[in-house]
Amino acid sequence: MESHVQNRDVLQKSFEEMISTLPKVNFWGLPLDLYQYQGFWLTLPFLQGALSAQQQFQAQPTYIILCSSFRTGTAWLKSLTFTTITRTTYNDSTTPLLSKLPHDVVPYMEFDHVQFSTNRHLGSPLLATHLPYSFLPRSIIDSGCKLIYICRDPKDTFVSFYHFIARYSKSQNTQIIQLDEAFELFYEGVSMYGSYWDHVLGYWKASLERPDKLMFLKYEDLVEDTILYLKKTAEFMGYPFSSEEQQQGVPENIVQMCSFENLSGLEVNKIGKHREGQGNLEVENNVFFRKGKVGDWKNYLTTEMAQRLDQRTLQKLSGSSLSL
Ligand code: PAP
Repeated sequence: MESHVQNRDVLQKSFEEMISTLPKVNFWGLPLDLYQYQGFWLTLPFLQGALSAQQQFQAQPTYIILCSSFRTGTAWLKSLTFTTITRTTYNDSTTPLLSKLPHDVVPYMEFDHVQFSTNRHLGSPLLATHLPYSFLPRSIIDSGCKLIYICRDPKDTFVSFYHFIARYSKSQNTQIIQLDEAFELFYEGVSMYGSYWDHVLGYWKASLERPDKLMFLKYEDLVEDTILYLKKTAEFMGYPFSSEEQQQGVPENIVQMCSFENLSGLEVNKIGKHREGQGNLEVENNVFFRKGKVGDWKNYLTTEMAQRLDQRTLQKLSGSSLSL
């Protein structure tokens, strides 16, 4: 026991020494800093989670890992994939999604799985991560397990993220910087797991190299034709819908169950809390359901800001064959 404590102290000390060497900036006016580690900006709890995952996480070939940056549709993807995979175990009136936030049915590898062992699987092979592709634990690549990445138009991603941070800061009794200041930082890549474009590009390139192992999705495509992309995703995961299921309207049923309107109206998502009791990681479930629309940036960004961000996107993605 004593040597375990000593080991932990040694690890903590070397972690503290390492972070003291990293570039650091304040995070959008929050009482938190962002540290630049291997090209990406992240807060300490997330950095600690990333390093723990790299050291301890053992992927199994059967795992399916949902990957994303912030605010690109992860909760939606979690609910769609979870409902698809567990469709023979649960039905509309027994699914855990009726009483749990989508984030709580598919735990985060670098948080729930590695650091808080109480919140592990609910009998599904799904896990999630916000880690950039280059941060993934080696065992994920070596095991050959499948990954699904979801990205989103940077303008909507920024607006959604700004609102999330603004809501979070209120709960912490602080105030964040104005939207136009945050915009400049996001533009320069200074946001959680920024630069956003580098996060997307890491997974995009990997999806071109290993299309059988990494499926690349866009939030906008999912909005445009949810049933089509749900079917593709089910197929990719190895849980395709049979023709009988298709005739019975099972995919349509799942899409309806996981729709923004349905999930955001559930009691648990209106009043529940995520990471309850985990200090400043605790957030109200309803912050994960804001508008769920494509193009809401038009209500917050000027034409000039939108053009600048589009230019940035073109420049960052140039030569990649990806458009956002
Ligand atoms: P996270 O990084 O905080 O986990 P994430 O779930 O990736 O967030 O994305 C949140 C966005 O998905 C929000 O977008 P908005 O701010 O533009 O509204 C959220 O509203 C949206 N969203 C959540 N659930 C759904 C859903 N079922 N269908 C469509 N969009 C959804």
